[in-house]
Amino acid sequence: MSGVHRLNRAALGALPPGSRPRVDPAGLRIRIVHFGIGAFHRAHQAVYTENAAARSGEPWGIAAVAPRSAATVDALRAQDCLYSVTERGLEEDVPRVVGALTGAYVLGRDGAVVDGLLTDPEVTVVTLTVTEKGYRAAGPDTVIARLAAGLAARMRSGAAPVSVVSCDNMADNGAVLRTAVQDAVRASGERDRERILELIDRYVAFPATVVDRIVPATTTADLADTATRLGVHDVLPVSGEPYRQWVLEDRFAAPRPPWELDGALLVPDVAPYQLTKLRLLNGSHSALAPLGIAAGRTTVADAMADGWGERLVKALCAEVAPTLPDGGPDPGRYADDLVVRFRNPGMRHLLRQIASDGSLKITERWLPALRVLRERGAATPVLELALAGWVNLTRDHGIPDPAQDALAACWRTAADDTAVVRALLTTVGAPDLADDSALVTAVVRHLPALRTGHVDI
Ligand code: CS2
Repeated sequence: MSGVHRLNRAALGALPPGSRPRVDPAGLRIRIVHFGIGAFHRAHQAVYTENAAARSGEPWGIAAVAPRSAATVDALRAQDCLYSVTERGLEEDVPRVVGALTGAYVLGRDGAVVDGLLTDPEVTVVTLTVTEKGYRAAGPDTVIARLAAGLAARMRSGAAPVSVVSCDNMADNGAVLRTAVQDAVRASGERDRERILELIDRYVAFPATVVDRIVPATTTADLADTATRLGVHDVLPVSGEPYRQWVLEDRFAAPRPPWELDGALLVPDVAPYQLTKLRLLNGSHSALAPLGIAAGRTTVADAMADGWGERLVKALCAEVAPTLPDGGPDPGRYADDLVVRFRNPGMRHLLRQIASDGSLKITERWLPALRVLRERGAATPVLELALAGWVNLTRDHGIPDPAQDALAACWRTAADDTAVVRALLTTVGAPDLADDSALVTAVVRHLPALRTGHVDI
């Protein structure tokens, strides 16, 4: 990229007019702390927040905290926390620089700054995108431990109420986060922990949310394309589908950005939206990933180009729809929209990216629906095929998973496929399903075909 300047505040005036931030980043104040600095946050909550700030004139800026990645933080700082988002779909792709981030920090290295922000009365919202495993990790340097310590300090100092918002793909994510924080306060061993827990109960809200936007990992082609279109070099560009959605439980303890000005839905109960999104969209993704990999495909769009991909999505949605509560989107229409979104030719959404952390994802995305259907005596052929795909993938594919060692041990120690399937289900916390012989037999029956790369439905 020699000869091309780096994106930063000084370069904003030279950007194509449609690519400039909607806010003046210098006019924002840090009023939100966000944990998890990845592409998803940058293409989702940061965009909503920038639009809400632009439309309301309120100076909502975000201090983004990376749990580990100093490289991302340093790269962001070198760009004055600016980066671009490109919507990729059928239309012309125009990168837009987002100005919502007003600071970037690393959890360990910049711990004192983060602690200060968490007790700052001007900060009234904390958001998180730390993935499913981020809520389970224990230990002093984890996001949850730091957040719990920060909230405790805030309560002790009598600072203002605050809302802490999980933006991860889990059912009841608000309650999951609240429990994780409470457990961390208890584990802290502080003498005043009972009083702190009471104060958190009174002054901290943990609204549940549903976040949705398909945001694949950035590729080298994205880097080059963005530089060409912007005329400056952005080392942290993000590509996302045009579609985005955010549904939030309307239960905040303190001021928040008026995200509804940018289309977010504030509702009394997010559960119907959450379960629909988790079981239909994420559930289909988690089925397409291992089956597509078995079939030698690379991206979601590749898998959809095979006839079985579209059939799988529609059949999975139809199978799971009877488990969804009333009050959410119509499952049939939702499935049709998914097919269009997954086919998006502008997205290079890697199946291997989606397949990662499968042991945690399937417990959110498939197993609760599978249990409901088995209890009702309903047939579950699509979830059985999906499970077989996951089982097949746990053997020798090198997909990152926090339970990787335990999953590998199932293959080493179990005598045959039936024993492996039972052991794997037990490992992911589903001994009840491991005892369901009809289910296990059905899963085992798919394995030989998958091993030869044959997927069909
Ligand atoms: C995907 C999600 O990687 C995955 O597991 O299923 O990240 C998905 O793209 C988003 O939840 C869409 O909103």
